[in-house]
Amino acid sequence: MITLHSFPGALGEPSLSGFCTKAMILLNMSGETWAPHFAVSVEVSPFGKLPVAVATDEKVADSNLLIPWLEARGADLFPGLSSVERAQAHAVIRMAEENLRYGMMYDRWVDPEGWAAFMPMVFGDVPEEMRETVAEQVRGEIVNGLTWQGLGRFGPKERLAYFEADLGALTDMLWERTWLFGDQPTAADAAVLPILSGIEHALLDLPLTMAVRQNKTLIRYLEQGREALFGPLRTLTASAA
Ligand SMILES: N[C@@H](CCC(=O)N[C@@H](CS)C(=O)NCC(=O)O)C(=O)O
Repeated sequence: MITLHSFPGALGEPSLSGFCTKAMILLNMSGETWAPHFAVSVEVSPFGKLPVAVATDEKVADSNLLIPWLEARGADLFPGLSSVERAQAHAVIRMAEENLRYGMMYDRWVDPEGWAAFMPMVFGDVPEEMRETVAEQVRGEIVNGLTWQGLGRFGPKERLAYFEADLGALTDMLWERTWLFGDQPTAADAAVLPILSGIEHALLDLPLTMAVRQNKTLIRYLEQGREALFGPLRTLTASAA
């Protein structure tokens, strides 16, 4: 039995963290017996981040490290892919997680209107007298991170151009396919779907969210992906809540 430590869900997402949702999907794909443990504390993690999968005497503290760990236990997370397609799947995961994801983070944590809407959802349980201080401290770290990374230095036009290039690549891949690599979901869908879904399930109509909402191919992918990959998580997440 594996316990997956994960941030809780909101906005229709199994977890507000796309990495936690991805780990849940990977565990379902693997056929392992597992259960979620929802918490806002990252104490269990050696790196101070979630998700963390805890098995009998092992801890896997990163959704990408979970892939080879599950594969070593017999899972096929890239069913039917050639070695070239597998390399492409790896590149797509990195694109979504190391670029497109920052668009969602920017809109949630940096954009002033986005932050005003998002903050109460994440910090609503913190006592009111310290909520602002705690929230601004975490926000400050994220703002500094995005500034260091570079995307935080752009204006809206340059930022959108960066993320639209990712959306364009995903759209082309999905043009005549059900899933990113054919007719079966793979670990690439486990990674990409929660990021696209988080962007689309936003509280405000910011430009990146609108770019997804106006893209028929991505909306079709989201509808089918939420049903096929988020759907089976509902019972598990509801019983853990
Ligand atoms: N590379 C990690 C990324 C995990 C990650 O960034 N988790 C975020 C939530 S989306 C987190 O735990 N943040 C808490 C913090 O940084 O304090 C993975 O793939 O699991």
